[in-house]
Amino acid sequence: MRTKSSEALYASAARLIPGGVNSPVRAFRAVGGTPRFIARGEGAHVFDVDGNEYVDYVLSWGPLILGHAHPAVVEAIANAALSGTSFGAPTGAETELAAAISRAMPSIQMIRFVNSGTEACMSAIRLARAFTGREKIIKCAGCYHGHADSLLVQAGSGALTLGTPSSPGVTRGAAADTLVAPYNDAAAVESVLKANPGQVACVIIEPIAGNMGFVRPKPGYLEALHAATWAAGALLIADEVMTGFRVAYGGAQSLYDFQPDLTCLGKVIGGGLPVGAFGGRRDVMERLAPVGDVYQAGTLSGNPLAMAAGLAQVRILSDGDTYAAIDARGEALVRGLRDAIERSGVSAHVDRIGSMWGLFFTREPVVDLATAQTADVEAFAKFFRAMLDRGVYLAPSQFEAAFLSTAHSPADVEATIEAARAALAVL
Ligand code: KE4
Repeated sequence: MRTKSSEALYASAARLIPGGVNSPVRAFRAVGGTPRFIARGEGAHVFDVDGNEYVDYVLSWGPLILGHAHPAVVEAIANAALSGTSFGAPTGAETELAAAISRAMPSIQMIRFVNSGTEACMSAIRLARAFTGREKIIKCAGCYHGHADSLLVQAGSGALTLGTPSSPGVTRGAAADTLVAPYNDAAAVESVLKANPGQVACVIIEPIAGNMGFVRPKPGYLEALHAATWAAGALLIADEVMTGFRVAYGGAQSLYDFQPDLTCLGKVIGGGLPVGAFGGRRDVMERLAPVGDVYQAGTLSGNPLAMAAGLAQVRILSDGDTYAAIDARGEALVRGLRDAIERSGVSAHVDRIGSMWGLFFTREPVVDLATAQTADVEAFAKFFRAMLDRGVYLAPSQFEAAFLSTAHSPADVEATIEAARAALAVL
């Protein structure tokens, strides 16, 4: 596969941008080889600068549930841009998207838009601390809630991939109030809550984990977590930046019996443009300035282009058949991959909820960070490179989730399964 142009662009990028990338996991450090510089995307496919075509399962790390350059999304952005790109003043589109999100997730009675998932989670935690008057927070090992200092403690995603789950530069003071429990273990969270009576402001959780690889919640986990958090007088923050409008129109909270006090969103609600949001109980959200005294702000928050792109995407998703169609595609993909793995004799596990899925090179199914870290990352790297050479673009890390879009065709799925059969054979 030709990669000369990507190599040249990578070399020049690396002189000006650390690692040649604007987000570490893009650098292929965990899988080796040259990161592909992308020229364009179209539906379920991306094309790199050397003209290579790939079936894309990264989809910009989740936002592009309708695929690349969906006509309705592109038109919405173009039309909005013709009226201006930003005003630093309220626009009706922000209220429209807020209303659509609140209808989809009734726990979100009020919402504040920001510009990334990091900002959403960071702000939600500040709000929870102010509302409860408490300082400690609980997160789960391997979950990733963006790169705010207090959350880069045993974090997942790129921090885990690069072996810096608790990053240098995060001071002891910043991390001192962050307590960590294993994912999928409500009793562990209960113990931490009991060991810190009246001190924990919130528990923040990825209801379906996607940043240590794809890890589903055990039956009853989320319900038990909600009960323990509520009993301790803490707030439950559902970080649905990845799962919101992804695993279902109403997010993970519509699939499990738990009602978060606050929810963080991003990715899908921006249609590929920079966006984040946090929202939930009215009594909590009204502590936010300018109504309340908790400060949070942003120059481009509620940006008209991001609102237009998000509205276009969310409107199409509100057609119930959309999720059924992606679900069928996902079922075919997972069935085919499981069959290929079984025939190959390789120890690997594939799992999926809706259009979010993952593949681990482990002997046992993964339930938390400890079991995720038993993965054979070398095998994953070889598999990743073999799939890339065969025109399939997976996330360049064992500790990431994969996604599907409405644009993935049966032919894309079949080609992916064929590529997997060949890739598994060379491990
Ligand atoms: P951003 O600041 O990257 O928009 O969102 C942070 C975030 C928060 N919460 C969850 C559950 C997330 O998955 C993310 C970001 N996800 C990663 C992918 N694992 C972004 C990819 C990257 O960092 O380049």
